Amino acid sequence: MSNPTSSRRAPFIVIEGLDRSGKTTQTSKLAQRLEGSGVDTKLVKFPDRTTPIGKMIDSYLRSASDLDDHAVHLLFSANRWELAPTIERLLTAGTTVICDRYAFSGIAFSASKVDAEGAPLLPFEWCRSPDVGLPAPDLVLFFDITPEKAKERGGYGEERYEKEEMQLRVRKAFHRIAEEMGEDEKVGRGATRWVTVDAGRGMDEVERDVWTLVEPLVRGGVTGPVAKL
Ligand code: T5A
Ligand code: NA
Repeated sequence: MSNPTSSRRAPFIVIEGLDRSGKTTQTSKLAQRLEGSGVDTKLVKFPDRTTPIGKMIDSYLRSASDLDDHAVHLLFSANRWELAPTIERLLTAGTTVICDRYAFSGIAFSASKVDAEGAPLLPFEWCRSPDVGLPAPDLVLFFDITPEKAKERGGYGEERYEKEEMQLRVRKAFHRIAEEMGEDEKVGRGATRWVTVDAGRGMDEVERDVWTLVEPLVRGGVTGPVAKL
């Protein structure tokens, strides 16, 4: 007889959002807190700038090199595919995976690029397609923040997409994705639960919300195989 608990696996949790919304701060805090409570945890981040593909992305983001918009979009996706088998293996083996940005950033940023006349350079559906089939997160926490609040955090940096008009378009694109995913419901695409978090508040408040959303999922585990985007 099969043991119903044997098919349980660890959850895949993604923190997504706008630049300066506090994703890296909160994914690190979360991973530390989980490990501190004895939960086997792996923290991953996209782009992973350490791989050969990641180095090309890094150079592009720092404007040290230029790439065709389609090409760099595919590199961002390839950078996730590089790690996909590892993520799946970890989840099945019972390690909770916490991820700083994922495919939703890929769509939101690339689909927000415009030409000199303000027309989109890459169609939304085209932007989605290279990530189809990647491991789907069980929970996405979308860190929403107004450009005004983001500016209070020292403003945007020097990297390619860190411009106010771009960030406004990215925010709209994320809101479109949120609508498709079905806010806080297990409807929409696949089995992913999408929750918007007001990331414009203090660090401790955000941390408390993140923990409240994540802790039960980690404690309970997830039934069934890893879903696909
Ligand atoms: N991209 C990414 C794509 O185009 N396609 C893709 O497929 C992917 C995956 C680099 C760029 O790549 C694009 C999106 C990006 O433009 P990145 O390396 O993740 O992506 O970007 P980073 O520059 O590392 O990170 P962000 O700018 O997005 O910042 P975070 O991680 O959201 O914010 P964080 O935690 O570093 O905090 C920023 C500052 O605010 C403070 C922190 O101390 C820090 O100084 N802070 C707060 N201050 C007040 N209140 C709070 N609650 C705060 N939380 C943090
Ligand atoms: Na970050």
